[in-house]
Amino acid sequence: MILRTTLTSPFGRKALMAAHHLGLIDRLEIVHSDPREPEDDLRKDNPLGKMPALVLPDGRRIFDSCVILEYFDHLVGGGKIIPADFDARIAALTLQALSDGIMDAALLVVYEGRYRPDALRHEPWLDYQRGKITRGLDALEKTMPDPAVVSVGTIATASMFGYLDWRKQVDWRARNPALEHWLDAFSTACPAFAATRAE
Ligand SMILES: N[C@@H](CCC(=O)N[C@@H](CS)C(=O)NCC(=O)O)C(=O)O
Repeated sequence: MILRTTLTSPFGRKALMAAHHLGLIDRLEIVHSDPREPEDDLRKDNPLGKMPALVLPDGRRIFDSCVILEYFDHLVGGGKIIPADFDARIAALTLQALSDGIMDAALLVVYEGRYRPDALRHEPWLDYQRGKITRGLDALEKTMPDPAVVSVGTIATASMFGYLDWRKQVDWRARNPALEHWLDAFSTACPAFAATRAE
């Protein structure tokens, strides 16, 4: 299987972390992508031009990260990172949605600096995105998942923290210290987190 991503993409890290955790990493050829490059094969494999995208040996293309994680879970028999129990599954998927949403907002903050000329930068819009991040972090703090359970939800949450550490959209460690303890505990439970650190 070919996984198109970069090692710094937080959504790509979800796929890499899941592959490490599930023992699938040796079945992946990681091909670095550049979403800004029109000739990059990424746009052929995902018309949205977003990574990660997974190319299967039979030619199927799979995206986005949520679907790739579901596919990996299926490859190892199911029920490993997407709980079989319905309530646990809904909780894990909702946690994934929250963490992915924080990452979407965090990416938009970075893209504002990357794509928009300084003179056109719109601070209220950046605050609007940062509000999603801080509200999301506060919600996470109130309903912290078990850090010993590796699921699509906790994988996404750990990727999200890794991205905030790298790009520093908000100082989450100062703001939500309980979440810092959560990440330490998850890191112990899931060596795939450290194994996929890009920096
Ligand atoms: N919902 C998608 C989000 C993927 C995404 O936003 N990826 C970023 C990199 S981390 C990207 O490719 N951005 C390029 C673009 O938006 O054009 C997923 O879960 O895979």
